[in-house]
Amino acid sequence: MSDDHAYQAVSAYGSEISRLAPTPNIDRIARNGAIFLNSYVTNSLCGPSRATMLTGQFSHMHGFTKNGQRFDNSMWNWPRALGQQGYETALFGKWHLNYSPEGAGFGAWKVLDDQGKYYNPDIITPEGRGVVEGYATDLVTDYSLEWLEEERDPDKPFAILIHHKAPHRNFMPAIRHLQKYLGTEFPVPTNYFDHYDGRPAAAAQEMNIYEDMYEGHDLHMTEEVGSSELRFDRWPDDFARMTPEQRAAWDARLQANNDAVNKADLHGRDLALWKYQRYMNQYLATVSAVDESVGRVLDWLERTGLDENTIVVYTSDQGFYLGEHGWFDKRFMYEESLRTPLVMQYPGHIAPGTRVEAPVQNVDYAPTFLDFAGLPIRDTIQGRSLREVVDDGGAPADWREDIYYHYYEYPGFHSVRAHYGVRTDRYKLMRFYGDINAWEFYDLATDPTEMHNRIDDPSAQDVIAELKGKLVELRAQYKDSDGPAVDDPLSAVAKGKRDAQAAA
Ligand code: SGN
Ligand code: CA
Repeated sequence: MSDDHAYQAVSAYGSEISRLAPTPNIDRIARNGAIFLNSYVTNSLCGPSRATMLTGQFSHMHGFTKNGQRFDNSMWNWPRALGQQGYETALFGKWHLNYSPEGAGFGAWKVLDDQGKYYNPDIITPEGRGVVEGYATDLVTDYSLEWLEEERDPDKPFAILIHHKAPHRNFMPAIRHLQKYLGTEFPVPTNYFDHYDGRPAAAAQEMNIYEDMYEGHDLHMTEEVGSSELRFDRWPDDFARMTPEQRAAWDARLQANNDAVNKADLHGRDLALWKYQRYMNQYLATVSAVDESVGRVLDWLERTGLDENTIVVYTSDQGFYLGEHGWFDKRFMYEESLRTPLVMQYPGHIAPGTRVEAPVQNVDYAPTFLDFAGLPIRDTIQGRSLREVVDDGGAPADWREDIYYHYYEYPGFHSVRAHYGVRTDRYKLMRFYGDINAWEFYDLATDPTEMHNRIDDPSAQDVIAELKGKLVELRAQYKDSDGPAVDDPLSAVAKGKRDAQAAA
């Protein structure tokens, strides 16, 4: 699993961007097995998503609704369940569910502290913590291969979670990839200069590439021609922890490109377009190291013959905006961050080249692993085994048709209002609540980039009423009573006032 890897940046999904920056090793998994064409998260944020992946539950059930909360490590999770059945289990890389995975049941673990740093990260192990020199993606891969090769008991089955920090903000590539895409012109999304008409929550966000990214920290821009001093960097530690040698190598590779943009002295639209290109060429270069990591692990499995009898899954904790609506980050239920890449191979069980159309969600991972391991699927799990949809390529008749989503973290970073919603194969209905109270409705067949909120369109009211009915059902099915009820016309603020009045 990686962090914030947009499906648009996985070439197996076929986007134009990914054709310019392919991911051959992740694609190998899709070729060997299945690609899930409609893979979604339940809450597009790191911590909640990871807790969902481990427990098979929606955020309101496992209780980890927002980043910064503490995951209860004693809670049931599928790696521990496998461990109790004789599997060796290990976790390397990003955890981000609280200080350490102590008590979560892993047989071995080495994790990045909190969000993790790209260069010379703090690593927490059962023995303590310390700074380790190296590039995070490579370190996590090295730890994983060391464990696979030397540390685990070769006579036992195993489950290993390899969780990269990349391509999460602040998008720092490995030195060897830093220049890889500097000369590539990536296609600019048609809605890069979105004005958010008719979408008050989208208008209120703070995740715009040309308005909210920090020029030093995120875009790695320098002060002036000839200088390697970074522009505004709200969190200087990411660069400060590089060794002088690493920093010199970094500067040597970006200096000419930075000097050129400083010399050009761009403004307005031109600068915004340049920033899109810089964001893309850095983000996609961090993906290169992730793809190499996947390749190293696949090579190892093939060399040892274990690929024959191992389920390999690649996914991300959520999707990400690559300039759509002018954005980076995630959180919204709009397509690019609602979706998350998902590919899975298991020779003999998943036919090569399987393309799964059925809608799947990250609540489905835990039951999938239990199912393939021949263990019962406990009834706290809210998802379903993906074995059912990869079998012979078709989904059973009673497979879900619609997916449910709920995002909570507001107030919070990037100012995305809390919202819940439903997505069918064609439509999307969302409700933003809290200090705003706004419904949005999209017909994805005619408006795939979600630019026209048709909530007030008279011709859409029948469909909207049907979708509200589905939302009521989904909230009941998944036992979610957080946020205002579907038929409650009041925003939470209005509700607060009403309750205060009633109390008075
Ligand atoms: C950090 C990022 C934010 C990001 C959150 C959550 N800033 O705070 O941009 O939205 O993480 O990301 S950073 O520059 O400090 O990285 S998540 O993947 O953990 O949910
Ligand atoms: Ca993330």
